[in-house]
Amino acid sequence: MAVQRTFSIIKPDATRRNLTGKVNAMLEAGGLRIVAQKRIHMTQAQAASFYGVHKERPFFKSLCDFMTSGPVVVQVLEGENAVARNREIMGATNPANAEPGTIRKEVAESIEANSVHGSDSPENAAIEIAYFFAGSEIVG
Ligand code: IDP
Ligand code: MG
Repeated sequence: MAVQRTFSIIKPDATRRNLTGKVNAMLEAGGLRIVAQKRIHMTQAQAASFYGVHKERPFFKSLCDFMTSGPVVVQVLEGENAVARNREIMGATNPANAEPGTIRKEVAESIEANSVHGSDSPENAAIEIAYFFAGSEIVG
């Protein structure tokens, strides 16, 4: 399996509780390299666009409000099979269903405030990375 890149967000529930270092340590221990990272405060427009695929879902407005409720850390992660590997390290969307040792099991507060985002395909990873990072900001 080739080296791949994926897009990650440390969500506001984790930045609020000062857990960015803990999350990063879990990503790195899982074999992923953080090749770009910045702390931003998303606008409503950015959150709505980023989560546009979910705009018909009942939780969409609440999700956008949550994602803009505090700072986030947007990241590019690199490693073997990085998209799928990151999803394994993150755990299931609902922390109640996440495997022990995953970020969401160990850290997440709820199905909404679930501490991390990770791209779900290489195609979406490329789109999401380009949404937040210039090529010159990614240093592998
Ligand atoms: P994922 O983050 O595991 O890929 P998605 O289904 O893509 O999960 O949902 C995007 C985000 O929307 C989730 O990470 C979570 O923050 C939120 N979300 C998903 N399902 C629910 C729900 O049933 N209630 C509230 N928020 C949800
Ligand atoms: Mg998703």
